[in-house]
Amino acid sequence: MSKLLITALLVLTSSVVQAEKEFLDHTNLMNHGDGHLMDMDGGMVMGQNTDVLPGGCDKIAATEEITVHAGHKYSENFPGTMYAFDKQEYQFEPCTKLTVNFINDDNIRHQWMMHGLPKYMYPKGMFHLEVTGPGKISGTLIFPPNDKTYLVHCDISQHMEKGMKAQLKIGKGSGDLPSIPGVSAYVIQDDYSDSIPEPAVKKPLTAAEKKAAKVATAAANESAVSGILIIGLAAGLILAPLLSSRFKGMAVGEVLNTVFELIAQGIGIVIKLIVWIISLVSSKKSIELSDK
Ligand SMILES: [Cu+2]
Repeated sequence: MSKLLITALLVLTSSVVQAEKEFLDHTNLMNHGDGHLMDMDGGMVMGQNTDVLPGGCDKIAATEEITVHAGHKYSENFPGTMYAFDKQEYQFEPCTKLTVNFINDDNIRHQWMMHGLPKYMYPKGMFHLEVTGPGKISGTLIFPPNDKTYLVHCDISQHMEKGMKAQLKIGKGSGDLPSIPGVSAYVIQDDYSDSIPEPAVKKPLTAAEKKAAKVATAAANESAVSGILIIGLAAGLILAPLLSSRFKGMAVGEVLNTVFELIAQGIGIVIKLIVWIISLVSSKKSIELSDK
């Protein structure tokens, strides 16, 4: 009996050891063209560019190489996060040729995805490295000449929201992006205080209260109708002599024509007013980027 137990235990232990994936160096990738490389083990490079100069670059200004780690353990520095890169900010000179060695330290899928690159040479404006499980993959790109801050993140569902987000500045950059762990303020700051906001509980209405509310609404509607009626009558009384003098001696067709013109003018004024209100509202700055 004890022999059986030991055997079972051994089988269980070996299967647990096997569940841990081995570190894989993704070097044997199939080239699909257009800078897209893949293998069968979850390794992927998209938007690789080793030799085409972006517009505005006379030459490759510098050749750089970095190693980036992605993993759960790097989130320990940022309370409330779950995943992170080992570095949250990068900076390079314009027209730099950069090789990124991307290492995934976790037993899940991670990416190092850059956005906002010129679409005429990077499909969808993206440069993308991806590794499933522990492993390493490398890719190369050439940066455009303008000062700009690029978003770098992991696009796996909720990984960015849970901390796997960084920024890459070319030249002086173009400001800081929000919610970069340790760099810029969170857009939605978590609240660590111990006060719990009172939930808004709505008491169900009693039958009598419902009836009273119904009567009140009906009365309000009725008074609104009579109010409009009074305003209409007053307007009619004032406008009738004015209009009658205007339409004096006109044929029926002319009267109708004038009435339609007046209506058209009125609609024109209302449309102009709406456009003016919209422009007033939309001219306000929408969202301010957070401070460093
Ligand atoms: Cu990820």
